[in-house]
Amino acid sequence: MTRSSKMQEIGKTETWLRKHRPVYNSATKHPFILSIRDGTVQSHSFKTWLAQDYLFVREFVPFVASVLIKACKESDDSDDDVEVILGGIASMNDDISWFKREAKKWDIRLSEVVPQKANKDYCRLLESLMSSDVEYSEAVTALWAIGVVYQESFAYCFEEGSKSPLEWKESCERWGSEGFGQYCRSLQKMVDRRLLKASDDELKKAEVVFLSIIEHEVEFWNMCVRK
Ligand code: HMH
Repeated sequence: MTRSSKMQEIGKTETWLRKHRPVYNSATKHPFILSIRDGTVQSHSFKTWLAQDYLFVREFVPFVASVLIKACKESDDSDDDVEVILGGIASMNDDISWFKREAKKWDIRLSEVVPQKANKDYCRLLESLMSSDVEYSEAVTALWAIGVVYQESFAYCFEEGSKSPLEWKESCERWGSEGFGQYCRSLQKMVDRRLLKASDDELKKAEVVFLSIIEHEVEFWNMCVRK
């Protein structure tokens, strides 16, 4: 008995992180992230990121709301899940205000920003995940993946010894913060709990969506580097 019960202690998410480490690191340690960390990042990259991420977050809100609805409909012990997701939605309100304030400082007119291809593709993925055909296990996996990639990327920029420029510090602090890290860990536990009772088909779909999110995050960073 001991062997299989021990193996249960490692959640699915941890298994994926180990199995797909190189792919995962290609997002969290992307050249764009490394350039923020060592202070060589170009200001046009910051502006592109700021403008495009504002659009992304606006599209992200209805997606997170759709995950909340799915959590509410889960019959068993999903009260905690609902609270965690609701907390996430509340903090996105601050994110949007922050983007607006920051855009003013940089003379970016957010109403005129046009989404670039990588952003559009990512938002299309979010939209497809909002469908009621998508099960909660898959949707909450996507929510966790979207958060944790950002959290780890920005936490890395901000680590001791980083030469991250001042204008980046604030954004690094937003997503690299201990609070956001805690939120991501709560999401991770929720995902692992769900996946314990998932069918093989659900597990497969969850792993596929995890990988797909990482690929879209890499493309998002690529977009920020390009002129
Ligand atoms: C592209 N991924 C992207 N933007 C974000 N703001 C997050 C994740 C985290 O909310």
